[in-house]
Amino acid sequence: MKADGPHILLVNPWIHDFAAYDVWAQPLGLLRIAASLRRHGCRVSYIDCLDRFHPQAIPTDRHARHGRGPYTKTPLPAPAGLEDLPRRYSRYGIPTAWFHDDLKALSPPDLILVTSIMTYWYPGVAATVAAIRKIHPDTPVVLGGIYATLCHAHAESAVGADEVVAGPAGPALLDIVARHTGEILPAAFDSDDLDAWPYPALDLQHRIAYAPLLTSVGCPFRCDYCASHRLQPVRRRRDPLAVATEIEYWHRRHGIRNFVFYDDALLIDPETHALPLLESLVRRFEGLHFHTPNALHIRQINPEMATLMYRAGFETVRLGLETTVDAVAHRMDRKVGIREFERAAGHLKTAGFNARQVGAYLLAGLPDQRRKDLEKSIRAVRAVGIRPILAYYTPIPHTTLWRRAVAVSRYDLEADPIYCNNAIFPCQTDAFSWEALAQLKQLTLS
Ligand code: B12
Repeated sequence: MKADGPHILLVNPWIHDFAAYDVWAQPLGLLRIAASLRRHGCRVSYIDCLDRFHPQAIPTDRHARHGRGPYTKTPLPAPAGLEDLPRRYSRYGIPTAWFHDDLKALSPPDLILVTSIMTYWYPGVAATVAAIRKIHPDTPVVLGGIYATLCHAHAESAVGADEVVAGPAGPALLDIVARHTGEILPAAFDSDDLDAWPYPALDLQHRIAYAPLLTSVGCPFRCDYCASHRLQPVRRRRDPLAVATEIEYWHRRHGIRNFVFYDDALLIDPETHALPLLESLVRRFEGLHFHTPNALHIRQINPEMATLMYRAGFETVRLGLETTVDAVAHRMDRKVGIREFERAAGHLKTAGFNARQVGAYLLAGLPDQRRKDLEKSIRAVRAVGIRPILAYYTPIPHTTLWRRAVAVSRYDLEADPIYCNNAIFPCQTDAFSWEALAQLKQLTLS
């Protein structure tokens, strides 16, 4: 379609945090929105404040593997209330001057859309919006995404956007465009049908290091620490063969070899979803690498699944174990016991995976978590020959665990999402001192 519609700028904001690294973290929601706007005839511009391949950047990718790599960083003073932490706070992403130059180089946009991901990254979002205002003071700025959905009222008061929108950008997107530009664009496709969406606009990036894939949204489980049900209340799946065709497109057209699944529940309903997808990957491709940094459901890993994953080229496999302590596992709606974990690990090893490729996430820093339980889980995972990976707990509003997290935290979590940063262990107690955590981390490695 000819782009004679409004000019819309999409911005992936800076991250302000104690640590950040591109572990296959792309703003997939924003890039899907960009593709949808193009399909609707809009002129789309894109600035990625986290751009590792910015034309002015010095390549920092010498140690990068499978497309991952470090961001440029600029030290910042620690936020109020967190000054005493033994960690350095930084802005991750391109320097302000480059961002200003990129904003100035654009013809004035009619509308600016900004995304948001982790709740506790909001200071980076606010700084991004402030920088935008300096250069384009009269253009409306609309914020959406995960933080905007989970902390809507906070985002309205903290970020300085003209509008904050919660939830997935389906039909709402065209309403936003109409509200702020006056252009009424008729819907070009059914946004409830994931296969009707154009492919995400990865081509707007300076370099495509890897392709994020979304084969489904939503999750049938309701783990008490997770907000998936709030973010994507309806589970929807794509046609597995259409996913394989998308992979073929990125590979043939852009030479992409690394693909990263962003699904909450990739392996659920295996007969009609993951298995046909994997069969098609085995049949159609060679030499591609697939990664699942988002945990997979252990119970779905049987010999057939493991073999197909291995043959398809799965390279980074992460299992969502969370704990091996039965009572806690039950509370988390996972109900995966150590026996099932051992079985799944056995199937993966028999299929050909080595210990470097497979890791099991264990949650660390949960409210009321006992040190000895985590220690036990780490040892149990190691005994199976799988790498335990500590996933530091971040309290998330609208989850079952939120109330308890608020009650036990040494910070006022409700007052400011900055205190939900997993790097500061908001629910840490005496059982999890900084030394204890360092020892536990060591236990995962030694
Ligand atoms: C994929 C994923 C990852 C990826 C990368 C994500 C990234 N880009 O950084 C990986 C695996 C690396 C990852 C890691 C982590 N993740 Co994660 N992840 C997800 C997951 C499953 C999907 C996110 C996604 O891309 N969805 C697909 C896209 C299409 O959706 P979207 O971005 O939401 O966009 C839609 C809407 O939000 C909206 N929208 C987006 N932008 C805009 C803008 C405008 C203007 C508008 C109108 C609308 C709009 O429209 C889009 C299309 O419908 C979510 C759970 C979930 N279901 O959302 C957790 C989630 C975001 N992760 C979470 C966590 C905790 C983590 C980790 C900290 C885990 C850990 N403890 O170690 C790490 C840290 C990551 C980091 N970057 O440092 C939490 C967030 C918690 C918080 N406090 O904010 C979530 C919510 C899961 C949970 N536990 O509930 N994650």
